[in-house]
Amino acid sequence: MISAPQPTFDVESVRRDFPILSQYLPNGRPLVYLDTAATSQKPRVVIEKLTECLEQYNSNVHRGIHQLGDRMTTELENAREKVQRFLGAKDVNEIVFTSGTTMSLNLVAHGWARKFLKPGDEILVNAMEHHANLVPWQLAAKATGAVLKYIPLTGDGRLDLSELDLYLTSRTKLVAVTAMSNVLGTINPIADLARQAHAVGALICVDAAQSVPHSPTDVVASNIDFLAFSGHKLYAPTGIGVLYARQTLLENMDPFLAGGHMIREVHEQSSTWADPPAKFEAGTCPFVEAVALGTAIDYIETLGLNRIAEYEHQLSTYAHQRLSQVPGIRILGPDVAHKGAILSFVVDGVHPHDLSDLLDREGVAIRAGHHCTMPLHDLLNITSSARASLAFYNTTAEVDKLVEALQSARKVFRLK
Ligand code: 7TS
Repeated sequence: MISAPQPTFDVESVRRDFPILSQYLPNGRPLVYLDTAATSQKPRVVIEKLTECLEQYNSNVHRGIHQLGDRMTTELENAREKVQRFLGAKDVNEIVFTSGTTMSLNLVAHGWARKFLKPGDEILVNAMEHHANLVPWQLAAKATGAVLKYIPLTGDGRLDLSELDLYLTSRTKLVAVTAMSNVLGTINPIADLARQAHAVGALICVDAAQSVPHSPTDVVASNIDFLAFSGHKLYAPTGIGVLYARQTLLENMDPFLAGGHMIREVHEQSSTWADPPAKFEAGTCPFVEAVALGTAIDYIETLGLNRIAEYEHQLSTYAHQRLSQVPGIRILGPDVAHKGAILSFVVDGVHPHDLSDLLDREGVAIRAGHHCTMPLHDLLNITSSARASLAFYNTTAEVDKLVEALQSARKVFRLK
């Protein structure tokens, strides 16, 4: 029997908070947005906050000795405090604003890995990582003589931790791992991995791009050393992201980008650095977007991340049950109990790009391709997959629409 979700909040009223969700597409179809893993839609309060900043007190931060500059700086630092509370970080200075997850991970690969790794050291990764949590480590390994080791995956797309001590050894200096796979949806046991990494003297760097918008995060309780995420997946604008790192790590790391704001003193031949987080925020930071990130956090905290997670899980369970009725479909990744609300799939006899094109004609927006996870697709022996990703603003009716559109696509391809 297919279980219909029982949301503990009014989904229709939440949908009205997101102006784009009531739009009709140029072909006249209502939008069914199932691509939140690529980027989330924005609630009106976030859009209005951007306008408020730009209309009322736009001014560069940490510079102006005038009222506008003071206001903007206060708003920016309030947003940093909201991020600190949201992640459960001890100190507000552990929150570095970046342009996104990719930039945050590159910051660690440059500022920490290139400084501290030595030939023969190991970085432990795995094949489900997004390229953003893989390629920076490949480059850092090349620069330092360190090597990448891979935790194997189980047949159903989870980390195979049964022989972890073969991979996680005293040579391991960093475990780089996603909290939630952007393709398989797999949720990884971050607190356990952190404990085991620390037991051999390694640090853990968590790619939380997909997990932060969908379940509560606590960097202290999980003992996380580095954590990266993007604002645009958290109902905030593009151009803003966060790196959390423990204070002592930030103090000992080298800066990544150099220029204004990140210095203490500049002389003709050398410079000294400002304290973190300024040390890692060279130039004009995306302050308007950072303030809007704070508003996005307020918005989802009002709804409650636990309630969001609960509803998304129910909706994902419903979607898995409905989708698995489509003949010839193979849903990638583990059982719904071990994953977030992401459904990647392949349909026998149809290329994912053709599928997404046909779905798009029905107004259903999904993603197709390798989703920046080529090693994972190699491992699965496929070149691409289709992906529907859900958020708390999606409904069972939209999942039904996806299934209908898939059935119609199969007819177009004359599949039996
Ligand atoms: N890590 C994960 C797990 C991701 O899903 C993404 C983006 C990134 C890192 C990079 O984030 P960015 O904001 O720096 O680009 N993932 C996707 C996706 O799955 N489809 O489009 C972007």
